[in-house]
Amino acid sequence: MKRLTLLTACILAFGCAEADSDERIWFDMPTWSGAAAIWAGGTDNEWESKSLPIGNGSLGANVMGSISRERLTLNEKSLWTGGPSVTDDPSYYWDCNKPAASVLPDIRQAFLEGDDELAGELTRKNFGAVPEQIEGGRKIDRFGYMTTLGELLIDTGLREGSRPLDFDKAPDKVNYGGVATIKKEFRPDVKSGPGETVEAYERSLSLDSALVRVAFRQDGVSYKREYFVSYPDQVMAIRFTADRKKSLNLCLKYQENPIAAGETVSDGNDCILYFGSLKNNGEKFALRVKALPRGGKLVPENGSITVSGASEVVFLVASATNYKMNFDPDLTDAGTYYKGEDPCVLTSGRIEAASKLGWKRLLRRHLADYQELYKRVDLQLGHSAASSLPTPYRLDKYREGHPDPGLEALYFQYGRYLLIASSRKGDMPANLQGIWCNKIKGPWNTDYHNNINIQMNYWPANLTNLDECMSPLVDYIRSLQKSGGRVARAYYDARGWTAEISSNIYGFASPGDSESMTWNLAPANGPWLATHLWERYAFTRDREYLADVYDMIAGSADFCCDFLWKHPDGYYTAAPSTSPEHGPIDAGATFVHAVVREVLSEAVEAASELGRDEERAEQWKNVLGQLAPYETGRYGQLKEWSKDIDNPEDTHRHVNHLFGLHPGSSISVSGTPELAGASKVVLEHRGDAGTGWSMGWKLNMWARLHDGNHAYTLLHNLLGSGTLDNLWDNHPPFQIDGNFGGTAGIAEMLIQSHGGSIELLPALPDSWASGNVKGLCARGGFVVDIAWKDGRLSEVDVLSAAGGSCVLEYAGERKEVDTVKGRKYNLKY
Ligand code: FUC
Repeated sequence: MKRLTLLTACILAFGCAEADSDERIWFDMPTWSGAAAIWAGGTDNEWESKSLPIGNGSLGANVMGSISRERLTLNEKSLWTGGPSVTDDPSYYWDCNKPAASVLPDIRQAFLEGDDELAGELTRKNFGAVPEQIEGGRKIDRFGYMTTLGELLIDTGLREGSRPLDFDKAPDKVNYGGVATIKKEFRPDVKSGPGETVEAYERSLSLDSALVRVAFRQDGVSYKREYFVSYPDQVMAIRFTADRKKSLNLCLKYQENPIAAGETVSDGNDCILYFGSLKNNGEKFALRVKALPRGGKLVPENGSITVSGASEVVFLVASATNYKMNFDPDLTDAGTYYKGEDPCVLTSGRIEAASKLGWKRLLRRHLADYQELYKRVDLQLGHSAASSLPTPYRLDKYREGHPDPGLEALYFQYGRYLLIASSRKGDMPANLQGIWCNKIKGPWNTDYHNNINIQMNYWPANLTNLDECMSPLVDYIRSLQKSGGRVARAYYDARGWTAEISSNIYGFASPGDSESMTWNLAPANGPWLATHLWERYAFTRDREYLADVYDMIAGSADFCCDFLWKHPDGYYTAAPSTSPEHGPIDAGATFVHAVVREVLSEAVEAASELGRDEERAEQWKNVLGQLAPYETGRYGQLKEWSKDIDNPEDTHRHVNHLFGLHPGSSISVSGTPELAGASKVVLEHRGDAGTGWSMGWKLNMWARLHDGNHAYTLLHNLLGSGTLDNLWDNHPPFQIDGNFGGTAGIAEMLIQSHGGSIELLPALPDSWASGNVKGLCARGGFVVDIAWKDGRLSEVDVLSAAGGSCVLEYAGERKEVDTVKGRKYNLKY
């Protein structure tokens, strides 16, 4: 008892609930201090694979952990170019839809006459947006991109230390704590040892505590740095410590983003403030950094913070923009998205409040907030001998074929970590890179791609018990309603709303201005987004939430009804349509029908749950009943297009025509075995390689086919060839969707609930013979713990959050439990 009390006291005093488990990603070599932003004339080769990301949904940072100069790349998720204020006349931004609906009859007639070429030509000419405006010979980029917030550089006065040694100089074997011995072939570089200028270097990200730590010794002094970004207090906190008093001499500077106009000024000796605006659109933003040193002195210098002879230095960082989400933007007001609080005032308040709290309390509040989400799920897949290795070597061993279930569990949890760090209530959702971008303009604008990427980001949200992280996605969909309504009318003369290929934080829902229709003709993307609204309800059974989002689901169903063409053969058909980024302009792409099928049935269910819209739902049912059916082709494959033109050699990364298998639910092993078989043929043709996200998606699909070993092959490939040393997904380049697809896929191997029952261990691979998972969610409002041994289910605990019947299925056996809300049920197998 006494012991327990002591332990509790220790936790309260030192916040040591942060104690580490094996759930960490770590490196034993520092990155090079000489690296710098590409836009500042540097090379930044190590950022993508060696940096460690932290974030609170709006403020993100990557820690480089170099010795003589610490470098942190910074992001504020709402720092975007583009939007209605790119010119003085905001109508330029909103009036980019072409009045294409009037051309639809001609396109459809051309299809009927077999003139696909004409149908294609008319589509290309009419279904893009009007070209971007040229002003004074300069193209005005209305779409924009998320840009960097700049960088923090902290000179430490320490010697750089040795860079990775030459391979030839490396010892034959290095022993890690007696647990694993790494042979030379796995280690092109080695840990610095005694005699080197840097010893015992570690840079780690603890998933348990969302803390990055950098630790090393130099000249007999142990240095430690810790970093976290707090959601409750909206600041990043950094602490430098050393075990010899007065040995910290630090100089912090801010490296500005050159596409902004602004200035970094000192605010007293201990604080710097940057206040500026993006030159492109005038968006205002601020960054403040304050130093709280212990011992030593602050040396006044303009625009930087210098501390000398300190024993500990805490830096607090706050940033804000004047962007504010707007669900009903005024189309005549260029500043309609910039009604947020003054970023100078906001950051000042945050820094002041955080200074009062101090490091320990900030940390405690951060841990309480983060761990409440993260610790809901625990996954144990078995012990790995390699667990004590630095992550890159662990990955190497894995690639060589050494089993490492612990690495797979780590990868699973990393996806959850990344979602918590990049998607919190009150901000826009996780973008193509989550929140982390080291460039002025990142790949694909670091935007929101609606044709797989943003959807994949949210696959693990409800499934892995992170409902709170869904809130930004719902807000994003809401932000597309007004502009999406205009798109629906202009291109399809349809009610409701949709969104095309990609969107930004300014409600952009139109297509791009390209004639390349394979990617730019994407009206099913809005309905695809709408399926997430229903899914969240399916998991939570929160009726109040459903009532709140119902209009968006119903609007999407209306859009689907109007946008389809009643073909003379009697079927509702999507013409013209495409299979994402692949193939011809078609008279009925399977993918589009599959999405429509999903949205219409969800809308029917939503209306019935809420007792609303009986008549409207009749139309949805009617269209659903006459929707162009799935077809199989000459290879027994699920046809991708209306014609049987699939090529079995085609290994294209997109597999959207299997949407009904995953993430949809119209194809399943038990419900539609023939279509499941035809889907399997497609997956076999497409193969097991691909970009990061593509492997992530196929992993989910094989899991839905109940083929655990094949799903495992995809997981192995994703980790093997689609993953960087810091476990970020590699498209290439780094793109975060594959991380989330991977996490969801692992969960789908252990539990599925899309078919009206809870399937337990539906795709357990031989490699995970024994293990357990706690806290996964199933549709119907259930939280499920599963334990298995020697490849067989042994025990299940089901917590019922909403009451009602719960049907469990395992190996052909069905058990039904009539549950009471709030109660937990234990079943032995
Ligand atoms: C889609 C994909 C690409 C890439 C891009 C961001 O267009 O087809 O592979 O992921 O999004």
